[in-house]
Amino acid sequence: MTQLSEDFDCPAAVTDGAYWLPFSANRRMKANPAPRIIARAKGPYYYTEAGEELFDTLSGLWCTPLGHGHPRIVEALKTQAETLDYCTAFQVTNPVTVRLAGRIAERAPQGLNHVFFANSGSESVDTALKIALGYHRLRGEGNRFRMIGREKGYHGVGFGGMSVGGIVPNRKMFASGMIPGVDHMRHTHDPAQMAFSRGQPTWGADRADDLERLVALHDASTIAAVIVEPMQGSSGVIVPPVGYLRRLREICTRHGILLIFDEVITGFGRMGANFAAERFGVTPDMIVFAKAITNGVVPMGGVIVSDEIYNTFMAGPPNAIEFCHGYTYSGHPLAAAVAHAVLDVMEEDAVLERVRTLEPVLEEAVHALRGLNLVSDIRNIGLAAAIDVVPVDGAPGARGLSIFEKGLESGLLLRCTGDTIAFGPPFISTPEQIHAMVDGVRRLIQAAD
Ligand code: PXG
Ligand code: PLP
Repeated sequence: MTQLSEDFDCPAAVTDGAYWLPFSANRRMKANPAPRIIARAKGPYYYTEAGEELFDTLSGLWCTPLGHGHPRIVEALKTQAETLDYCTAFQVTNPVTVRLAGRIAERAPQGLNHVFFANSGSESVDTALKIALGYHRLRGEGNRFRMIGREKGYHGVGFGGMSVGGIVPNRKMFASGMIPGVDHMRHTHDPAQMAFSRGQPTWGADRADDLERLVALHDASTIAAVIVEPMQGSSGVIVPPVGYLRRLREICTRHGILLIFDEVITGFGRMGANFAAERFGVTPDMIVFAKAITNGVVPMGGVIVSDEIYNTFMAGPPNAIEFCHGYTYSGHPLAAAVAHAVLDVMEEDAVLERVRTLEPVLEEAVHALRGLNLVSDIRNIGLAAAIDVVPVDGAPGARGLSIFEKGLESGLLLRCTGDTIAFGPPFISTPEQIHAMVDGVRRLIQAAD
């Protein structure tokens, strides 16, 4: 039953280097792999090969909010594997996937009723950008080719997503591969104005006027779409200022520009609503989702599009393929079956209500760290929060890395990006577990050198 022989020495194999880890300090890990090798997981905890229990402070990479090994999900996966393990994705389909599209559309904001499936956030972002180009071309506005992203934005690692993204290390090595015509708005994080805000900052709505300036510079007739994360997750939980997203929506509408919300992190519950669009009361033209839709168990992502966009594509010769795009694994039945189980659990266990109940618990817990010597900002919204730690002079990221490594020794799998500690605990966490997580981080920051 196992692919591993009894005497497989995983730490030694990591050090050997056949496996090249994604987005990781490979050589650092090779020096001491053992504490970082996860053998199994249950609920909100991982267990290392060495037997240590680690609290999953970011729900995987924001993708496992219902915890690990959920029996309903395991059962759905097994049953689907026995019934229909794969189904050709082009020109045929299957009931599980078709029904899932309907269930997702039912949860999406009004007017967003059509779902195109992919297998990751990155693929879904690139799909959305291509839909934007196709939509304008079909309407005779093929000169709209520009995409507007935002500083500090993360939209995955495909060529499109990297180009509209705004995280410098993810861009600079690949600068020659940027898609043409992309520009960026400023981000909305200004600690001088909003440090230690609880929930949405009241300062910063006028940062949306950057979009007007880019429209003035490039002319609206050249701009296809604006893509933003309603809450910027990867760069450290940057919460949209009150009124900011609404203003972006107004400017896009005024100039015929499509607004894309990248809800790969915020979709399916993290904001205490099905989508951030609902929480913030702003409806985009497309929503990109991934991660939580399958609780991370089988990869899946997708794009929910408006009736207007879908209907624009459904024109032309009746036998033609309307959108020459798709993946071998688009709408994979195993992923779809798991997604149904996720939606069932979310409904039956009133998970959104639970997130809304936990939001103030997390808010109180993290903001209690204000006043610690090294803490320069704390932010939160929904079941997401971040703490900025003052960097070591001349060595940005060193303190974050050290806190991450010490976390492994004290029962916490932390997500430190640079010197920011991000929290996205599982929705199934108890208030006690959230307090224990933040208390653990308090001790790590107090002990940080
Ligand atoms: N868009 C957004 C908003 C994301 O957060 C992607 C696209 C790309 O998804 P894939 O599935 O291709 O990775 C993401 C992914 C972190 C972290 O620590 C965040 C992501 C991935 C890994 C780590 O915040 N977000
Ligand atoms: N590369 C080759 C040679 C292929 O044949 C395919 C799919 O048929 C792909 C890449 C794309 O793979 P996917 O559809 O899994 O994204």
